Amino acid sequence: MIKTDVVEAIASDLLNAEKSGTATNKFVDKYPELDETLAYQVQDKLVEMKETEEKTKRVGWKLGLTSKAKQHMMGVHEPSYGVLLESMQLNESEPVSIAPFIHAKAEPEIAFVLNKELKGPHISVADVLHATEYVAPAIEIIDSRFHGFQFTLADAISDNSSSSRFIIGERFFNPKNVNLKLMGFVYRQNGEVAATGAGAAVMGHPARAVAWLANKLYPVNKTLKPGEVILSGSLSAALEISPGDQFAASFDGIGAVNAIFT
Ligand code: OOG
Repeated sequence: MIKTDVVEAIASDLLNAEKSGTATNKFVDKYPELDETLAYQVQDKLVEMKETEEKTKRVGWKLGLTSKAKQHMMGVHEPSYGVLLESMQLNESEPVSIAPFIHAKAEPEIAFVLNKELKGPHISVADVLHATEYVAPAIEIIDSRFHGFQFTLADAISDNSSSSRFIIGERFFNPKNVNLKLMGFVYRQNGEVAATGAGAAVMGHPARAVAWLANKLYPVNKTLKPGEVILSGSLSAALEISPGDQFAASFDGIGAVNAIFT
């Protein structure tokens, strides 16, 4: 099969898996040529298909596998990125039905909203902070389209890095007024503490994940744009969601964000 056909075939299978709510098999076995570069082309195609199908548009990016906890959980050693669409954004106050998901999980994250363009290849943590309009607590709902969340890095990248939905807290903070590296967080499921830690769990500093993304996009001629939202990656292991679950991610100095599921 020629490359464009492989890209098209994988992207359609992933879109169908999402639409029908049924998991699919990993693609690396069927298409051994699926490496990281090809996987980002699949992701691009998939996002394009979703933009048309859902009449939506790109609003930002998500980082995946930026913490040791997540890399360990998934057996990979480097981060990945995915695209956020407007149709994925949910309101904090509205309960979320898990009916459309395959096997969704919830992750505590710090969201960045930019006010300047960030163009690699040499973006630093300081550059990111300088280009950030505000940060806010966030919960990302991930949902792998693969059976049992079993995948290689290339599979996960093709699957838009397991992105599904996201909720951003309603209070915004200037990143210069908070210490994102030392910022403590408590992640609760139904009132019970499930994880605790500090911002440094994401690549030593959540802004480093954003810098990594800007630099990673450079060779493919993409930049981070003013107004875009960037989810900097889960600070802890992802937690499985059941109907009736409530998740709360509270951060020192920037408040909390909640997600309620039915
Ligand atoms: C890949 C995406 C993980 C994160 O923040 O680490 C992710 C996965 O584990 O399914 O979104």
